[in-house]
Amino acid sequence: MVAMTPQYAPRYAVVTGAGSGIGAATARALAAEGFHVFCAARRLDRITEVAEEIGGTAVVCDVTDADSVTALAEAVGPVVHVVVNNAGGAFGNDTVEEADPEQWKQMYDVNVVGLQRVVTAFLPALRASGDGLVVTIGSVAGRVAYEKGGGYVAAKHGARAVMNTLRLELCGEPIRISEVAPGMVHTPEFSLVRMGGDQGAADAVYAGVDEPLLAEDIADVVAWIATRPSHVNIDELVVRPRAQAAAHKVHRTKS
Ligand code: 8X3
Repeated sequence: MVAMTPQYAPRYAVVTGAGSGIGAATARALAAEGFHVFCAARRLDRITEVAEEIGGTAVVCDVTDADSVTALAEAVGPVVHVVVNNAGGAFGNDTVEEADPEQWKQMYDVNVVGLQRVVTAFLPALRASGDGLVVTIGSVAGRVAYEKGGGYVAAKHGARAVMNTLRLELCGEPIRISEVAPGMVHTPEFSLVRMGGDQGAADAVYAGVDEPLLAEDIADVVAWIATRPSHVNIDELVVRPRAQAAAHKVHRTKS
């Protein structure tokens, strides 16, 4: 069922990176709350599957391409209530000394500049809703540095800074700005991409951790934020598995 305001108008949500992981789970969670969800990502087959499952709409979009983001906003239409900036990722697992600057540029583009493209494209529709919400999936890497994460740590600190700036700039407008910062979430792709396709290295990230977070845990948090009363802005929310007290403090039962 499409979520209704007291005037029984449908409520629309957009999720970037909706083809898998946290994005796909968030699309499902928002649909379960009654939103019509536009599932945006680069891979048409993935978003088509998710959109068909939840009765949403699939729109191919690459947040590193301004024209692609503009086309997404046009496809969504003049009103949107919730925009979830989930597209992002970590590329590489190297010290600052050994890192590839091209990977750092890619991370900055997708994790930081992508936010600006999406926000710029959707602000008119968010304003038109009269009750807009932007949720960005940040990271604990946006709070604390760790070795071999320099480019990603910098990008996620940047994403947090952009959201904090936007909240200041939009104060007085009917738009809320939230950041959800997950710790260790076990999704099929995040660590695999970071490790350049090395499945063994990706699996080692979660080795011995009984219960890392699942994509659904983060989706649940986003849906909770999106269903708070309009005057309640959840500025930022750090979510970790119980086994991870800090980036460097992970309880492993086996190695
Ligand atoms: C992902 C969490 O710990 O790999 O954003 O930085 S972490």
